[in-house]
Amino acid sequence: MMMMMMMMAECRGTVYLTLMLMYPVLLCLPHSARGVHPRMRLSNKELWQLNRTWLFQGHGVSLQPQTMLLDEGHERLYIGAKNGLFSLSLDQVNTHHREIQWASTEPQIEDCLMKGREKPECANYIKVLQQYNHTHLLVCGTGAFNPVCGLVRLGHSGQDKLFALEEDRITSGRGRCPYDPKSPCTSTLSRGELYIGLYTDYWENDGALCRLNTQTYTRTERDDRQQLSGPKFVGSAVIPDNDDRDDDKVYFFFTERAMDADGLNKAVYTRIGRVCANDQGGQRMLVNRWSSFLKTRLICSVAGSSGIDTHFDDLEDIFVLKDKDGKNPTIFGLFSTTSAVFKGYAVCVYNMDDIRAAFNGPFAYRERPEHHWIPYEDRVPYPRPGSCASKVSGGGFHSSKEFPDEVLRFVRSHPVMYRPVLPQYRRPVLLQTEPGRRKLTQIAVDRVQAQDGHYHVLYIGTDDSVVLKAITIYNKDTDTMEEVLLEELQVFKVSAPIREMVISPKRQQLYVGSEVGVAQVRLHQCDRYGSECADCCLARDPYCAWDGFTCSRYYPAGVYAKSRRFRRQDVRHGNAVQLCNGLQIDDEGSQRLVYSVENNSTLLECVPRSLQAKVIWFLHQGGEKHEVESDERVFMISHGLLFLHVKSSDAGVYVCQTVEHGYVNTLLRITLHVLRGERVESAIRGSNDEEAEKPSCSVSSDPPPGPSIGPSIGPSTSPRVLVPSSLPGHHSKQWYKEFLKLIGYGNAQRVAEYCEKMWCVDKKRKKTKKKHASPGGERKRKERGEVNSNRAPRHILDT
Ligand SMILES: *[C@@H]1O[C@H](CO)[C@@H](O)[C@H](O)[C@H]1NC(C)=O
Ligand SMILES: *[C@@H]1O[C@H](CO)[C@@H](O)[C@H](O)[C@H]1NC(C)=O
Ligand SMILES: *[C@@H]1O[C@H](CO)[C@@H](O)[C@H](O)[C@H]1NC(C)=O
Ligand SMILES: CC(=O)N[C@H]1CO[C@H](CO)[C@@H](O)[C@@H]1O
Repeated sequence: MMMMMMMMAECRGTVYLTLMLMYPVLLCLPHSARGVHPRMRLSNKELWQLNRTWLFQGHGVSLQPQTMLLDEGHERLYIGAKNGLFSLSLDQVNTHHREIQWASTEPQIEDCLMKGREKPECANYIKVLQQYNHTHLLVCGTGAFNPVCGLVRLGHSGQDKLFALEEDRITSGRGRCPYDPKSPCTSTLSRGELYIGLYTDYWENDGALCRLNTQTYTRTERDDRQQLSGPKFVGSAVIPDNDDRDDDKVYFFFTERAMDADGLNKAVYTRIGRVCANDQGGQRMLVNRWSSFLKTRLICSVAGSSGIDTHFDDLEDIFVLKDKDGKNPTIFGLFSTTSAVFKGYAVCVYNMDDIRAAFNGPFAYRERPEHHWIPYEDRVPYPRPGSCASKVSGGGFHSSKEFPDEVLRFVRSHPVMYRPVLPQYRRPVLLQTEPGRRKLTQIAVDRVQAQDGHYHVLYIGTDDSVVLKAITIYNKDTDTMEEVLLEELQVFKVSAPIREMVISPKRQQLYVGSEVGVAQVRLHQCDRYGSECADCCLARDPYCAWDGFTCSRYYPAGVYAKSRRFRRQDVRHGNAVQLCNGLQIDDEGSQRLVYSVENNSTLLECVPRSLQAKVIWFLHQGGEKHEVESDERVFMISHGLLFLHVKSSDAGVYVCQTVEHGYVNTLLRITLHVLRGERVESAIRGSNDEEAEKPSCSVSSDPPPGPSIGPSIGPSTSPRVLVPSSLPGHHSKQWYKEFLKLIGYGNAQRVAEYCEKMWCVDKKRKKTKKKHASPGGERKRKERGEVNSNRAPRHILDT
C-alpha cells in the first residue's frame, strides 16, 4: 500500500515500571513499533501542566453538547446542550460564561413518556444553533419530542454580555428540528434563511432537505427515493459560484442507501447534493419543492493490489475550509468503511473545481431499476436543469417559477449525476486501517503557512477523548502520500467520544465537545518540542520554527519581518542534519551511574522526546564498543533497556542514541555497575571491612544534585533510573533506602551505612560529568515549570 498507515501503539495503557516488573505488559511495546506512533503524545494531565487546555463543564451534570457555534465578532462560543444553551469566552471557556436554561416543561415530559419514550430522551436537546443576524441566534431543540424554536438575544462586545432567550417568541420547531435527540441533522443559515437536512416527523420516515424563511418552506419531494433514500445528514454549506449571488449554491453532505431494484442491496453511499439558494420552486409543478436539486456520489477509496478498490462510503464528518473569497473552499471528509472484511477510516479532500465539474457533467440515466446507470446522452432541456435563475446562467429567467415544465420534469426525474466526485490525488490523505483501533468521529482543519509552502493541519477527534494532529505531504515525484502524525492530545481525562469540534484560526484554538464538557486546546506549543534547532526541525510542525534561541511560532514573511532573519524550518523533510548543521552543543550525552544487584532486573531508562525516534544502545566494555541487541534476557522497551537478570558481565558503559530522519543524538551514557548478591548481603549484616577506602562525602567537586533525581525516585512506586551518582548527603541516604527497600532489603539502617560508603567510593573514582538529567526527567521538570539548565547535547552525523 502506498499510504503510510496511521497506526497507534499496540498497547496504549501507560506502562508503569516498577522493579516488580510485569513483563507481558512491557513486552507488547517493542521498540520497532515506534515509527508509526504520533511523534508526541500528551496526556490530559500534561496538557493541563502546560497550560494548553481549559475545560467547561457547566454544573457538573453531564453537559452533552449537541452543537457548537463560533462567534468571533462577539468573541463567544455558543453551545447547544441538553436543556440549555451556553455562551463561553473564547479566551478561556471556563470563565465568564452565560447560560440559558431551557428544559422541557412537565406536561411536555409527561406527554413524551406517554408516547413510550425514556426520560433522558424527553429533555430538550438543542440541535440547531445559527447566527440569525448580528443581534440574534436562532435556536431549536427537540423539546421532548415536540420540537421548539426560539431567538436568543446577544449583547455587543464591550457591553455586558447579553444572552437571553426571547420567551415571547418561542414557536413550534416542526420541520426545523428533529424530534429525536439521536436523529442526524445538519443546518446552515444564510441571508436569514435556514437550510436544514433532517427527519421532519416523529417516526423518522420523512428525511428532507429544506429551506425556511419567514414566508416559504421549500423542500425535497416526500417519499421520493430517487431524491433521498434513508439519508444520514452530515454537513451543509452555502458556497457561491461567482459574483452573482443569484448563482449561490447550497451543498448538503449526507449518506444514503444505494437504490437498487430489489431493495435488498444495503450499500451505503456518500452523497453531495446541491440546490440553488434562490430556488423558488415551480409554478404549476414542483410547488414549494426544489427545482434545482441534484446530487452525486462522493468517492473516497484506496486502490487495491488486485485492482479492486476499497471504498470508504460512510461519511462521519465534513469540514469546509474557507478560502479568501469563499468561492473555492477545500472540503475534507472523514469516512469510515462498512465493509465486513475491512474496517477503517479515511480522510479525503475535494476541490470545488471537481465538484462543479461533476454537476456540469452528464446526468445519470437508467432504463429500469435493474439496469446499470449510464450517462444520459439525449438532448437536455434549456436552461440546463439544476442551474439557477441568474444573469450568469442565462436564459433571462428571474425566478425558477418561470422555468419551462420540461426543465422541471427533467430535474425531477434525473436528480443523479453520472460522474462522481473524486478526491484530490485520487486517494485518501490519511488512513487508519488497523482493526480494533479507536473510532474517528470529527474533523477540523487549519491552513498554515510555513516556510516551504502551506499545509493543512488536520485535527481529528476520536471516540476516546483524543485529538490527533496531523499533516499530510504529497510527493509528486513518487505519487505517494506521507502522513505526519505530529501530536496525539488527550483532551478529556475520561474516555468519551468527541462529538463536536470547532476551530478558531484567529485565536489558534480548538474547541472540543464531548458529553463530559467543552475543552479548549491551543493548536500548538512549539517550545515543547525542545530547545534546540534539531528538536524543532524534526518536529515538522508547520506552526513552529527555530529562531536561533528557541522553537517558537513561525510567522510568514511580512508578518513579523524583523524576527524573520533567523528562522529554520523544514516541514517537508524534517532534515535536521542539513538545517541545523553546526548548531549542536556537544555530543557527549548526560552521564549517569546505575547500580544493580546480580540476578535482579534493571532498567536503564532512556526516553526520547519523540516517539518516532529510533533508539539504539551501544555498550562500551574493555575498550570495545558494540551495539546492544535484544535477547531473552535484554529487552529494548519504550522506557529504555531492560535486563531481566543482570549478570556481572553486563557491567559497562551504555550509550543511548536516537536516530530520527538521519539525525543522531546521544542522550545518555549510563555506567552500569553490577553488585554481587553476597556483597550486598554482607554489607547489610554489617561487615564493614569490604571497602578499604574510607570515603569522605563532604569533599566533592560535583555540582549540586539535579532536581530530577531525588523526586523521580522518591517515595513513588515507580522508580525510574537508579542513579546514585550525584546525590551526596542526606538526600542520597533516603533515596538509597528507598531503592534497597524496593529491591527487597529490609534493614534500612545498615543499608544506609553500606550505601554511603559505596557511594562515596564510587564518586571519587568516577569523574562524573555535569549532566544528570534524563530527557524524560528534564521534560517532567519543564512541565512543572522548574528551572532547568540542562540541555541534552546533540551529535550530527555526516551524511
Ligand atoms: C501555567 O500557568 C500558571 C498560572 O498562570 C503558571 O504559574 C505556570 O508557570 C504555567 N505553567 C507553564 C508550564 O507555563
Ligand atoms: C435580528 O432579527 C430579529 C428577529 O427577526 C429582529 O428582532 C432584530 O431586530 C434583528 N436585528 C438586526 C440587527 O437586524
Ligand atoms: C545468580 O544466578 C546464578 C544462576 O542462576 C547463580 O549461579 C548465582 O549464584 C546467582 N547469584 C546470586 C548472587 O544470587
Ligand atoms: C526485585 C528483585 O528481584 N529483587 C531480588 C534481587 O535479588 C535478591 C537476591 O540476589 C533477591 O532476594 C531479591 O528478591
